Amino acid sequence: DNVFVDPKEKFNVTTAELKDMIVKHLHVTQGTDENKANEKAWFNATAAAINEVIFERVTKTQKTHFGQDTRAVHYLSLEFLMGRLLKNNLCNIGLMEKASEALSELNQDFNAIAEEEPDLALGNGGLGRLAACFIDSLATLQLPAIGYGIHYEHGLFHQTFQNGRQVERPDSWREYGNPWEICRPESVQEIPVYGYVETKYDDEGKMVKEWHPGRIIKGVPWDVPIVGYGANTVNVLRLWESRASDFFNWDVFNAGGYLDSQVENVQAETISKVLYPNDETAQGKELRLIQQYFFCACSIKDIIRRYKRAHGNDWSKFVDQVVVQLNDTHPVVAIPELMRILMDRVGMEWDQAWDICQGVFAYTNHTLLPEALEKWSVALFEKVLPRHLEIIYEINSRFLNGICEQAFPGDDAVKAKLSIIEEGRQKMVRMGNLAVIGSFKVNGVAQIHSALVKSDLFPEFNQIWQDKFTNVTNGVTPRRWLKSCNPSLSALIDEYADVDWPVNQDKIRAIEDLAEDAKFQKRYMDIKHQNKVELAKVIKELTDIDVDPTALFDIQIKRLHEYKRQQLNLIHIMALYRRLLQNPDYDMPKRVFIFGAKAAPGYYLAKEIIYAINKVADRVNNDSRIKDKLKVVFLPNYRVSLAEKMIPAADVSEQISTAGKEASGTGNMKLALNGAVTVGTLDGANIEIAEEAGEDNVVIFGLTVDGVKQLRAEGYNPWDYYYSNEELKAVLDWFDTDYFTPGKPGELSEVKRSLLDNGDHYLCLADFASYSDAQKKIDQLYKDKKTWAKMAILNTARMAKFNSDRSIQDYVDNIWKLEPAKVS
Ligand code: 26W
Repeated sequence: DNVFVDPKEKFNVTTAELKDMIVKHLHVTQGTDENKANEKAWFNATAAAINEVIFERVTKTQKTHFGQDTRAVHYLSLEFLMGRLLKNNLCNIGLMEKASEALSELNQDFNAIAEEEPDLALGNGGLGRLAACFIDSLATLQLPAIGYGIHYEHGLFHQTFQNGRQVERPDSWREYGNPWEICRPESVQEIPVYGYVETKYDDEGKMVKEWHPGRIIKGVPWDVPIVGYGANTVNVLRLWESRASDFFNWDVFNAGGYLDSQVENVQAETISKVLYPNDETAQGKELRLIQQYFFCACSIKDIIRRYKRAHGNDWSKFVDQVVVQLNDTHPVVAIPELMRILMDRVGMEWDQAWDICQGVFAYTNHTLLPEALEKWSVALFEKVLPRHLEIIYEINSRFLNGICEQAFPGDDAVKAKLSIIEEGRQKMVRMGNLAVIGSFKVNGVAQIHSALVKSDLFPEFNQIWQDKFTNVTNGVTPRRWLKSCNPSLSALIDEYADVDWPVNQDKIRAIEDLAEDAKFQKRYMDIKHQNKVELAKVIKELTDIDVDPTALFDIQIKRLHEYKRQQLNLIHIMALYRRLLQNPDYDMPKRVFIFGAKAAPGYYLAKEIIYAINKVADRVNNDSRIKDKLKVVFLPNYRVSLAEKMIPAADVSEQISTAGKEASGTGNMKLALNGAVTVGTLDGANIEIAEEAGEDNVVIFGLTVDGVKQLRAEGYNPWDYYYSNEELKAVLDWFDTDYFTPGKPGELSEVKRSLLDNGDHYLCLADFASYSDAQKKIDQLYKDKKTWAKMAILNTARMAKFNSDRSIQDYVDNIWKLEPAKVS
């Protein structure tokens, strides 16, 4: 039963049959033919053909789970950053080669067709992509699981640069339909919002609450099949779309308010219209709260509907069958929602309902940044969700007067800190506190982050509930992030590791022994070179910049944020440029610095940093004095599908956040897996990556978490570093000149100001010298081709810990307590 079957061996579909299927769908689903069809039609026909295999297995999987009445995990996330699905699905059902052959026999270019697919960009960054890797692993491990999310009409905005400045355009990923999703009208939900609560007494004199909602919104589910590797299990990602409820609008319509009813429609449909593009800043907007609630209420109703299908009104098994993982605090309103349903709808008493809630919910924290911790004003809560606010007050007072009073008798300061309600001019609901109080487990996403969640973020909660807090280090799926995005390296690994390495990643350790083998090194580095040639083409296409594939490719890809310190990378680039101008023979290998990053549209300084990088790039790339020794490229519209082209081509991975700020990072794992050497701080998962790769195979620099705390305690003054480091001073002063913005001095001054007058919150200047030394070390290592190859190979060989299958297994063992269900 445990014998691994290569997906390639599993489906006895021949290339010829696949060809026929594609052509058939060109005719019957696309309404065209081989002569007329454009690439979009070929893409849709190919997707439809492989859906014949996939959809059948969705049904089979669901039947099996229902038949065995399995316990299941429900992964609630406002974000799923799926990227493209064609290659991933083909990879997981083992039909990649055959599909490619079939299309080429039909005179089509498989890669060009795959490029037609828009990314499913239903997320911002790390948190959304993690959710996507997790549902891949859940299906691969054959676990009964469902992902719940929102069917945004517009995913993360499309980014372009105009004169170096970020300009946002809407993303319309499904304007012309999406072949991977199925609408499920039979599972529509109706969701109340607004209105008021009436207190009544029933026949026995018991107080009951009735919520009279002001509006009803319809939730329509769209299912996207999630194909596990080998496709034994095909789970679903269920995405909710909001619509105006027919029943509600009918009254308005009858009253002669046709146009009014259309306005109501527009408002209802706004709820799932757009993904909020903020990463790490909570804004407190009404529509966002409604979005979160709409999503949670649909999902909880769906969970209950499924449970009832198997167990009717017997609630005694609910906690045995259901576990709900909350991806950050964004879906935490699911907790009071389940309380409301159990009490007001089912008629349970408080204690029984609360026991069920506490048995069901677990919460993952993804950030310690204070501005990212969600708070909603009590006034807004009362307006949108009046009944939920009452329930939250009740949860809070029971907690404060019960457990909290026992643990900290009479300590009002601690109570004020742990209260779900923050007192002040504007009373606020703290979603993090609600999440901790309402969940049976709380986890951070890397060892150091989980330690900081306990020691700095929730120390008193940790004192109360020692066993509640735990760690699950993040991971990434090796199917997408090695096998499918780096086929040449995968083919090389296939020669030395057992074929099941995409599920048992430890098997890649087989290449450790070859790390110093000259022949293997050459093959490995030739593949890296070829990937760089491919990326150079993409760079040329997107930016018209020529880069030399023999240069060192240094890559920083992640959202733009001050704590991630793209500005530190920039000032180091400027320092290199200055060294080259002062000494054209300055000893360094040719380097190309490549960035990919979107800034939240309202994040002023982040956009200034993008502008500064683009302006420095213009100047450096066109300065013949430095003879192409330095190039700077900012690729527009960074997203999953672009990451898949950049990561296989990276020599150096920039992971340079201020220690204590990056919860984990996951790009760091993908880059190391593809043989990039990390230049990084001791932050997030970098620490564990260094442990696994070996200290000699990463370059660590900068203050540690304790060093940061100490420096801050002593009173950090960036000016000290400015005055004591001549090079740093010169570079920072450069921002005030018009050297990079001819005729417009001061255009880049905001970046300098943030690093000096505004206090350099993220300690860039404190870490600059150490960062510069780390980069010199990289230069030296890169010159020694053998050492470099060895480092790269060992990084690929030793990343098994960061397989998201391992993360999921940790969740299963320590939190979810799930069993796999074999689908025959
Ligand atoms: C409400 C505004 C908002 C939106 C998104 C606040 C916070 C977020 C996310 C938590 C941001 C995020 O993506 N965090 C990242 O999560 C990854 C997966 O665990 C980690 O690897 C990253 O370190 C963390 O920044």
